[in-house]
Formats: sequence, structure tokens, C-alpha cells
Amino acid sequence: MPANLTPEYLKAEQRFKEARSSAEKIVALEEMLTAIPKHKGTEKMQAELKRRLKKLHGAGQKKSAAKHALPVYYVKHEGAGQVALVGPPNSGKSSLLAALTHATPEVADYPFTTRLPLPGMMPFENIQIQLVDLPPLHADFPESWVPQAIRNADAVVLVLDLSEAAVLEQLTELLAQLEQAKISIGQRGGEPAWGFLSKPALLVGSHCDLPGAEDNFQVLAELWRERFRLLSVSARTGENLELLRRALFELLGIVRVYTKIRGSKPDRANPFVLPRGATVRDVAERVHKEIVTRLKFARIWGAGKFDGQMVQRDYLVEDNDVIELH
Ligand SMILES: Nc1nc2c(ncn2[C@@H]2O[C@H](COP(=O)(O)OP(=O)(O)OP(=O)(O)O)[C@@H](O)[C@H]2O)c(=O)[nH]1
Ligand SMILES: [Mg+2]
Repeated sequence: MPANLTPEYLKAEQRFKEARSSAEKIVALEEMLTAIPKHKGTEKMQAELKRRLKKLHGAGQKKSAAKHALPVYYVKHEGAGQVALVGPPNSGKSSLLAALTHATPEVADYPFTTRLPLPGMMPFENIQIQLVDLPPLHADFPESWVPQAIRNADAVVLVLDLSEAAVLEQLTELLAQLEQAKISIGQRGGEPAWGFLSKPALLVGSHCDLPGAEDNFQVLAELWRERFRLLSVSARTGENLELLRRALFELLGIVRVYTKIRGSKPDRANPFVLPRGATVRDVAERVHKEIVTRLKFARIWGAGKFDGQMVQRDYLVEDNDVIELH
């Protein structure tokens, strides 16, 4: 029987492979166990995951508790996706977290204010996206764990202060730092170099309410629009923050679909979130593993389709599709 592993499982497995400490491995294994489809075809895999967990827990008991505390950079994934806020000192990362979520980071007019990762949940329509505020990336004062925190996220937002005269140099410096950490960002579909981890990225220019920001944004866009989607925002005035919410959703490459039973309405408040490229079959699997084997066809409602159009299991679903499984 095929295992039919979900994208969540595969992501957790990737995190397991990249884990350095036992504590990190334990968290990733637990995430894999939660995400693995529970059916006969995965029984051996489930047993293997449990065996490894037990072994890691056993190893932990012999050492001190402190050694097994989670690494500082590890923020457990919650919501529809995790986005890391990355930028030079004082660029407005924490201010964006505060403006978009209920988190209350320290914001100050001097560099290196943020010392630890701080997550916050950003509502976007009917889902929540997790943002993680990080200390600045700076060549002279590197926090050794920040690259690993970036690797742990699903996507990256580069935050630059548009009122800063050296904004272009700051971006070049930032990209060099990421390159050094073997993180390839914003390549728009290109394959990353060998050994590099690729992350989708958005370039956000903050402080757009200040003088000079507009000109700097134009220059940045001229030079970098091939590689990144760019947005200018202000955490102070709120300008373009709604656009930013949508851009973050699009950056994650996910779609929301709703299932319904014949004759009833879908529950629009609780979408299934799947990666772009998911099929009707993937949706069925999410609803219940049993349904996949019995699935004959589906009816679908959404943009560019006839209402209730009949589709097969390999049909690609799109954002906001409503699906009736038969
Ligand atoms: N005018 C204006 N000021 C802003 C904006 N965003 C942030 N600031 C100010 O810029 C300063 C730095 O903001 P932070 O959010 O602490 O910057 P940070 O990137 O988190 O800084 P570090 O944690 O030190 O890397 C603070 O004084 C903020 O009030 C903005 O959009 N417009
Ligand atoms: Mg900060």
C-alpha cells in the first residue's frame, strides 16, 4: 500500500534531516508522527518514528535537562506557514511584527534591540500565518543561530529601511550573509546551487512614510524586480499593510479549499490549506484516508469552472475552490 505522505509530513521530515540537536530532532519527529497519514501502509514507518523518539528521549534522560532544552532559534511551526523577518539592524522588523500580529516585541530607535526569535500569528482572511521576528543579520555582530532560524522557516521577508541612504549596500550585505549561510532566496523558480537551501522571498521596504523613501524604493525596484517581488510599507502609518498580508499569503504558495456534502454549504471559516499544485486526491486524503480509496470523482465550484463541474482525482485545485467528494 503506498504511504501517500502529506506535504506537512515531508516538511517535518526535512526539518528532521536538518536538525542538529536531539531536542530539535525530537520536535521534528513528533511533528512527523502527527502529520503521517494513519493507515496500514504507514504502520512500519510509524513504529520506526516511535522507536527513534524513544531512543532520543532515553538519551535525554542521561544528560542534564539544560542540554536538552530546545535550541533558542527553534520556533515550532503553527498556522498555514512560517515566515521569517530578516534584515539589517533597525530596519523595522519588530515594528512590522507588532503591526501585523498581536505580538508585543520590543521596538527601539537603536540597533540590535531584538535578541531572541519572537513569533506572532498574522490573520489573513480565514487563516493565520506565523511571522517570526529575528535579531538583525550583521557581518560584524553575527548571532550564530539566526541562519538556522531562517532555514527553519517556509519563506523569508527581507525588511529594509527605505529612508536609509545606504539601503542598496544594506541589501547587498544581507544577500552576502545569506549566501554565506547557504540560503538561496527569491530566485523565482531557479534551482538553487548544490548544498543551498532555497526559500521564497519578498523584499519589503519599510519607513515609506519618511522623506527619500519613495526615490529609494524606485531604485531598489529597478535593480531587483527580476529577482524579488517588492512592496513599500509603513508600520507607522499602516500604508500597504493589507497588501503585505496578501503578498505573504501568496509567497507561501498555498491554496485554501473547502469541502462540502451534497445539498449543503461549505464551511468557509475552516479551509483545508494545501500547497499550490495539490489535487482533488490530496484534498480527499486530508479529509480522511479512507475516502481516497473510495473516491470516484468530485464536483467543484470556483473561478474559471462551471458550477459543480465534474472532475477526476488528479484535477489541480485552486485557491477558494469548493469541492464535493463522491
Ligand atoms: N517612521 C517610521 N518609523 C519606523 C517604521 N518602522 C519602524 N520604525 C522605527 O524604526 C526604529 C527601529 O524599529 P524596530 O522595529 O525596532 O527595528 P528592528 O529591525 O526590529 O531593529 P533590530 O531589532 O535592532 O534589528 C524604531 O524607532 C521604530 O519606531 C516606519 O514604518 N516608519
Ligand atoms: Mg527588532
